[in-house]
Amino acid sequence: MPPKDLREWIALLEREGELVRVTAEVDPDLEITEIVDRTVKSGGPALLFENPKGAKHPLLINQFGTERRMCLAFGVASLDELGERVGDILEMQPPSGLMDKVRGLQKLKSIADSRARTVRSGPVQEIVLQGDDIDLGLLPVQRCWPDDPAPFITLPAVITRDPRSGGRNVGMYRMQVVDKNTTFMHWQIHKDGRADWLATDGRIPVAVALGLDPITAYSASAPLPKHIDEFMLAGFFRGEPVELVKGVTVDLEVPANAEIVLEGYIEKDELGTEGPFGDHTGYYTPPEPFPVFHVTAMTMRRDAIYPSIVVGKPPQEDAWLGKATERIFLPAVRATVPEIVDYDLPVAGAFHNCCIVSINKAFPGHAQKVMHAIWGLGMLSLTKCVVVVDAHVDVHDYGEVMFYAGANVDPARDVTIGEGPLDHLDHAPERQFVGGKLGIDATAKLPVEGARPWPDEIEMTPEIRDLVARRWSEYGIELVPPAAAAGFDKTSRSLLQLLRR
Ligand SMILES: Cc1cc2nc3c(=O)[nH]c(=O)nc-3n(C[C@H](O)[C@H](O)[C@H](O)COP(=O)(O)O)c2cc1C
Ligand SMILES: [Mn+2]
Repeated sequence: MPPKDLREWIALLEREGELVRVTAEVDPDLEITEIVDRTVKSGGPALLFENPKGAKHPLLINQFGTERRMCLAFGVASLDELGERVGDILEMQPPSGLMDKVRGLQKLKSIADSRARTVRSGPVQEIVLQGDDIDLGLLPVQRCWPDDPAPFITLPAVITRDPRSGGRNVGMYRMQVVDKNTTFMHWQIHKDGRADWLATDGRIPVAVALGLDPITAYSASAPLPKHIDEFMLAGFFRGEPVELVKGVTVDLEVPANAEIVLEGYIEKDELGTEGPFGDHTGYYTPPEPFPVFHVTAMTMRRDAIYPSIVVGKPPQEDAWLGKATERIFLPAVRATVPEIVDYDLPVAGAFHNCCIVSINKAFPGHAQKVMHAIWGLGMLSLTKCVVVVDAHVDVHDYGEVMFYAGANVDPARDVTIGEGPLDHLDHAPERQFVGGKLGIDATAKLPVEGARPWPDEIEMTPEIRDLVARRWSEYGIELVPPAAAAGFDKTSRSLLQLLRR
């Protein structure tokens, strides 16, 4: 069973040798960032800072910083297992025979049981601060980078309801601390939380959960379609529902097992100047107007633990949240574009800058069809550059992708330039939010696509390969396979290539 709250998760990390407790007094103002940056980049452990300077609560960071910890969080051996579980549901067929029916019912039950459940009380309300007692200064909120004007809450699960449908949304949006009971809410233009706010007359109630079990925390970052409750995805992967309690001052339910909850509201027409912020693009995003969040209650467990994350020039800890999303959403991508075999969003491309996709090419123009599909698919629509390769190419091996992008491409014929929406944070386009798209067709070309006969790729005969394998010891040559030696899978290998640059 995956950990049921943050404390079980910390205990698991500790048992697995994946956590270091830092007892020295450390400053959440910049110092923690530098420590974490070094730790993340060397594949180091999760860190529990027990004495953050000036705060009453400990700070947990780098809980998601390696593939192993991400797998531990979900209780799986590889992140691909997550995609397989989603694929199982998406690809359900009418059952034939009794066993098939029973298996089908089990799957349906796993969906039915994933809906969040309301309970009467939870440890998150052991302490309730209201009015003058509310003080965000109790928390070790980090100022992450030198030009950040204030501390930012970086790992929240922000809960709202769509005023039209009543449907819940949970999203991870950074919150700049303004004073002891006010923050900004960084709802970007393409996000569901912002849509709920825009659809509201007057004020929208908002609750912010901090310090969750790792799956529920992850779910806040998952790019689900607007009408799907992220807590349901969390329940599905946890194998049991997320338990919620009623807020003390807001008409919203909040996770019963959270460490901390901030309840409050946001007015429709109250904006403040948020930023700059050292962002996951690797640059500071400039100041921009964003809504203002007023805290009406701060509820906590006794000795609550505050969770944080640092984003910045990749790779950072969020790389693995992104990789989990990539694997979890592959079956959904394939459900609409079945010719897609696999895809990879390079960490160095900050996820929205580049998508490498492999396809079973079946007709002329197929690569272009898939580029346009990606540019029309959920948050993938913000992708700036799409590289399409044939099915046999390993999209996670950037050397291999580069080989085909070089060898198979005639730029005069195989490059597609388009236009469309770009990420809110992208500083490159002339106008914010819209700009160019680049598609590179690195598949083998058909004659009707304007190609001369395509040459064969070089390969040794199986006979000689077998012969050499048999005789290897006779030659007296000792070779260490570069990455296999360390037991890394492909995703980590790509990351490793990045780290070695
Ligand atoms: C560490 C981290 C920080 C993030 N910060 C923001 C942010 O400040 N604003 C934002 O709009 N999205 C941010 N995101 C991305 C959103 O969480 C993500 O797009 C999510 O799908 C939003 O939920 P929604 O689709 O329900 O709006 C962040 C993601 C991570 C992993
Ligand atoms: Mn959503």
